[in-house]
Amino acid sequence: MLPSASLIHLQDFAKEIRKKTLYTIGNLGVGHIGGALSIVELLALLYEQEMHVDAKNPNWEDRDLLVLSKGHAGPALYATLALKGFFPLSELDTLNQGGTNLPSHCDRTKTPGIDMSTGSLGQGLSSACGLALAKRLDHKNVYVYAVIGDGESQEGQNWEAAMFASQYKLDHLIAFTDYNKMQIDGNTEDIMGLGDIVGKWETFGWFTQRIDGHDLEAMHQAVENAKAQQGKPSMIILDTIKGKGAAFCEGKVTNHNMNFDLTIANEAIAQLG
Ligand SMILES: Cc1ncc(C[n+]2csc(CCOP(=O)(O)OP(=O)(O)O)c2C)c(N)n1
Repeated sequence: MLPSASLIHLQDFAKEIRKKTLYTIGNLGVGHIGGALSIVELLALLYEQEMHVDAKNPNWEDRDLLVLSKGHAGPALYATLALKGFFPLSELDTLNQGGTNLPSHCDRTKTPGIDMSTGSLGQGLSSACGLALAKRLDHKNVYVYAVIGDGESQEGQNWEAAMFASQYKLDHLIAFTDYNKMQIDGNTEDIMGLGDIVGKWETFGWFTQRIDGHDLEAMHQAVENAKAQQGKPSMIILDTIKGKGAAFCEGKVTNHNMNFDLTIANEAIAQLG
């Protein structure tokens, strides 16, 4: 269990990530706010509790790695990295503008702390498999984390990666599905439902858990359970809410890529307290 002081600290950190994400997209005027806000608690847990990273040495060879396969949620990761000191918070003002280091989708050649370029959905889990295998071959005892979307799970390449990770017993690969039940054009269930998503990953040979993706304690425990597994990759299905924490967009199917300005962002930030 997390000590209560750590839990409170993580909750505060998540709130800061949420605020900075709202600010960053509101300042630009448009962006993927829904799928960014649904992974805020996960990013808080990974970067403040689980991952070994060094903001002063982003390319440190022994760091843990994250592949944010749903790369359109980049602004939430940029907010996290800026708060961790990978680059100045002021850079958040440049999101997706000419010459920026923070394009709307993640680019490892531009942004300190981004471990893999993503945005073309379906590819990130394969990249994460390659990284996990390479690190094992290099005798590096590091973890590779990956985040895929529920809509993204409809891409067939995920299931090739699922077979690969299982075949090669990639037990230092810990993946998450952000199961926010929505995708770009509606409810996932109406478009191509995931069915028995836990059963699917289990059948592919993964150690699979399903938990509340806004519950930091539950996620911490799930990561601990995943690390205790030997010879199997892990999938943690996160039940989340798209747009979580901002009344103007929470749970709305229109929140995928929304226009909103700083007035609306600041109202949502103020409501967070
Ligand atoms: C290969 C590919 N096809 C289409 C898109 C356009 N696109 C961006 S986000 C998105 C929906 C993704 O849904 P989901 O994975 O559920 O993400 P979330 O709802 O969490 O934002 C689509 C189709 C893309 N980025 N890549």
